Amino acid sequence: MTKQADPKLLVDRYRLMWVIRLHEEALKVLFTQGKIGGTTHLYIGQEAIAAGVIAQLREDDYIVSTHRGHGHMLAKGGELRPMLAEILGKFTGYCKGKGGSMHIASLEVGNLGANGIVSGGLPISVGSGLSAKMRGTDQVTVVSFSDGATNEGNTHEAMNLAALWKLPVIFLFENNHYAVSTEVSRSMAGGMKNRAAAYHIPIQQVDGNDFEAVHFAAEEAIDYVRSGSGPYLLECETYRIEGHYYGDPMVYRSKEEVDAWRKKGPICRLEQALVERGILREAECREIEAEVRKEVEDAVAYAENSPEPPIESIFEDVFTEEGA
Ligand SMILES: Cc1ncc(C[n+]2csc(CCOP(=O)(O)OP(=O)(O)O)c2C)c(N)n1
Ligand SMILES: [Mg+2]
Repeated sequence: MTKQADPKLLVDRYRLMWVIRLHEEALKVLFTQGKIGGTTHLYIGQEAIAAGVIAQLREDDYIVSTHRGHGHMLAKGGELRPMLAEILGKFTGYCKGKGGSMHIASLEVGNLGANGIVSGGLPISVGSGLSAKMRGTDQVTVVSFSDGATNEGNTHEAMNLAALWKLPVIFLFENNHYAVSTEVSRSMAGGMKNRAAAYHIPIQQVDGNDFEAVHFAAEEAIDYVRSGSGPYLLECETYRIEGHYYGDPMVYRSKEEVDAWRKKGPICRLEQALVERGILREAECREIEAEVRKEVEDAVAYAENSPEPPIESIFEDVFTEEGA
């Protein structure tokens, strides 16, 4: 029999995946209403990765996120109210409305920042790993990136240094098959296994839509890295169900392709396992979904009713104190 996770943990993470999914669904509505400045990149379809890897970290571990990072933040312990407030540019948001969707950061949550620069997070994770090593802690840093980042110089420099200095960093490759309109087979030579071998970094490649597969692979990765053995590469294969940004006309791929992946989605798969194992009944799954929907609605109302940042706050939190 294949290894199975604890039923309580499965229900908890199933719920978390709904939090991530319904948060993103709420953003679609807010975006269509013109309430979100700039653009927004949705994490729909990739929930098992945040729930399987990031939710397993300790409170004092770190993540470094991407432009598609809402799910990472929610899995690390971010709360819906300040998340949505931040995305709406409100003063009650995680960055007092100055970060928005693509630049959410919170030291309390352990999120060193989402990043609008493709591959921009990887060098930051090396700095974070080096800091943990120099301070003698056993904190782990997880940095997420997708296929578009695999061929950037930053990525290679970061992997090289992390391997050379045996830094406690998990490189989390969320292979969602697309970088804007380019399918990964048209952009990446060699595959990640070969690249990991080149840097002598151990790698596991798992089905990123299978929550338990991700969870157990992450457990191994976290143990390895926390014990001081050096970095680890975790490749999770998944699919970007939505467009690159919300509103992307998606002319570069077929509806059949998207529909086929939708059927392999992580939430319906975990739900099926929960029902088959008698952990939850279908009606209980719908109750969880409805409960989370209410929580998201409450957070949307909170965000919408929150104040805009006052004009006087424009120069606050921009510079550190001299000498700090
Ligand atoms: C260095 C850099 N190059 C290009 C861009 C423009 N850009 C933003 S997102 C993106 C695609 C990223 O694809 P991927 O890394 O696969 O992430 P995903 O959108 O799949 O999460 C590009 C090219 C950028 N932000 N930064
Ligand atoms: Mg991608």
